[in-house]
Amino acid sequence: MTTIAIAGATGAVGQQMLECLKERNIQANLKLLASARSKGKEIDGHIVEELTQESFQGVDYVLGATGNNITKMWMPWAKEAGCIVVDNSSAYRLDEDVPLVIPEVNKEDIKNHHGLIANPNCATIIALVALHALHKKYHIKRMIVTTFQAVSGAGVQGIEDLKNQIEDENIPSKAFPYQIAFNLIPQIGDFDDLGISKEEWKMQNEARKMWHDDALKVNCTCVRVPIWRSHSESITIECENEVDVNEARELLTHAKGVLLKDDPKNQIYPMPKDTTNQDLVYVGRIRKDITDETNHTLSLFCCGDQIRKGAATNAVQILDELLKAND
Ligand code: 2RA
Repeated sequence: MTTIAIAGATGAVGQQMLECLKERNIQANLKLLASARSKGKEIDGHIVEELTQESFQGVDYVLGATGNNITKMWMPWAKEAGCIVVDNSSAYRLDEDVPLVIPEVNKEDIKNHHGLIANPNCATIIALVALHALHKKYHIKRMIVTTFQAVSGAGVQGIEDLKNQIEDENIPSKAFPYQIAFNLIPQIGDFDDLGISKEEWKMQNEARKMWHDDALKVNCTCVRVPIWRSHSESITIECENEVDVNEARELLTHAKGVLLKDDPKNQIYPMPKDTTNQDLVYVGRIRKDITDETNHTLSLFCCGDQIRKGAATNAVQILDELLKAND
């Protein structure tokens, strides 16, 4: 029987990966790997083992759910053991020989792997699932995006910070530069000399790679918001071809991984409360950009669960494709 390891099994994404494997009824021997301080913990009937150099012996696939530095430590061990890795960290996303994949967008790229496939950033996954059908029809040249990213994006500590501050605003944040409860923080990641954050660059860099289009331009502003799990994004797309709102709605009605929620007159639109704990990306508020007389620009709003479709589910979907290909 296949053996699958989850590296970083005790974090929010790692635990969700385990849940997704169960939901998909993926039959395998499971190895839950985490730091020494989590050794012996039980998660859903599985005992957590310490992640060491020997952990990957006999393992066929690894779902990576650790931060960049820890991932760079164990990745050579997994490769040495001959594992195929689906990695959620940003460590290898832009490496030439590493496919970056959203199954609803570029599933065909999976076959190009050399033992490692990278999971895109959560905000990129949510945006591209929402936009892919429109990109295929209208060819997006430029995107202006503002994200409203849930505290879960900063892991268990981000969730803790919000929980604590709802009780007592004076409890300082550990995962954020400022108080997050009842606040918005327009910073995710360090800023460069252009005043653009690491998180904001991911949207352009990763979308260019998955759409195979180095001419794509993305202006992104990433904001941390006091929401538990779902990321929301306000997006304006400027396209090569003329756009049509009704046609766009029709395209999104049939788009993979999308649920159209677009009837603003009846107060039907995407909200993070509705997308939490499920895998679809909700898309709505679709409208022409009235400031563009050339009729090439659309605006919309989308939401998706950052831990599920934004990370764990996407990675398990990639693993599922690998298992099917090896069947
Ligand atoms: C965040 N996208 O939301 C980053 C990492 N998950 O913090």
